[in-house]
Amino acid sequence: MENTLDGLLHCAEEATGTVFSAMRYACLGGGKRLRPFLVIETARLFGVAPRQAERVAAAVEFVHCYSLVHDDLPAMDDDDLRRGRPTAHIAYDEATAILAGDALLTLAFEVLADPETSPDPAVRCSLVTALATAAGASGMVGGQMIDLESEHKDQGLPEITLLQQLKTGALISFSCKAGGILGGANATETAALSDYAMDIGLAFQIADDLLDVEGDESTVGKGVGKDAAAGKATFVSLLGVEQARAKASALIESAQARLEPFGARADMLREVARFIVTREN
Ligand code: GRG
Repeated sequence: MENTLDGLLHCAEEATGTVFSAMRYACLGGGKRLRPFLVIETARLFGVAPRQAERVAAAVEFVHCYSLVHDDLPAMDDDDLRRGRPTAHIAYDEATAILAGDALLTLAFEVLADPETSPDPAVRCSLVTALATAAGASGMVGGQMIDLESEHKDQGLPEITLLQQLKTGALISFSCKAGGILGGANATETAALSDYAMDIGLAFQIADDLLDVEGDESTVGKGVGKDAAAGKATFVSLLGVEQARAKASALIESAQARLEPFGARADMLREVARFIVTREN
């Protein structure tokens, strides 16, 4: 995965070197690569060529990295630590970080639209549409907007669930469905992947909320305690630590059961579901 990301972030133009350097800084040498892993493992269920899966995996990681760069900006979360090192706007400057994020987002679609990703134009169109929907105003950007507007507002579980399904769940969902799009999944398989994604997406967010309360900055690799400081309702503030942990475990068991149509071939996806709630960063 690192080699694929590195190869696609190659700079041919001397004049635009700085923005490429900032894009490389934002993408390489850190991160769990959860979304790429999900693309590669779901594609494996359908015998998709690894090279094709890796390109789609890179595209979703580019969108994810752009979202982190923009989320860390002073106008949004105003963070100076990400993946254990200075955020992009600290390492470069704000304007360069904004441009690097913009360029990562557009590069993702350039990669998906290339025939190397799939020889079938209908598959490429489906991937582009699915990623655009997941990343845009009806997905991740919409979730971020609700999040920005939700500080110090009275929010219950339904509101928090919707916010998180959009903000973090949408890209995780795309990552799980992408393997099926590449591999021509049938309706049952598509539904199974979609349900699995919904469960792990919520579990991922609960685990993130728990890390924000219980983790320490050096292990988590980013600032902690930020939700409480900003007066944001989270799964943990609403349910308490114990109930939140129980809900995450129940979601993981449900996610694992969703993979029944794939039998033992999906064991790695069952493992990653468990990792999502036991991770330390
Ligand atoms: C700025 C359009 C825009 C959207 C931002 C995803 C997001 C929306 C903001 C990220 C802020 C955040 C910390 C959200 C909590 C969940 C999350 C996405 C954590 C980071 O993902 P990981 O843990 O990160 O997969 P790594 O570094 O491992 O890739």
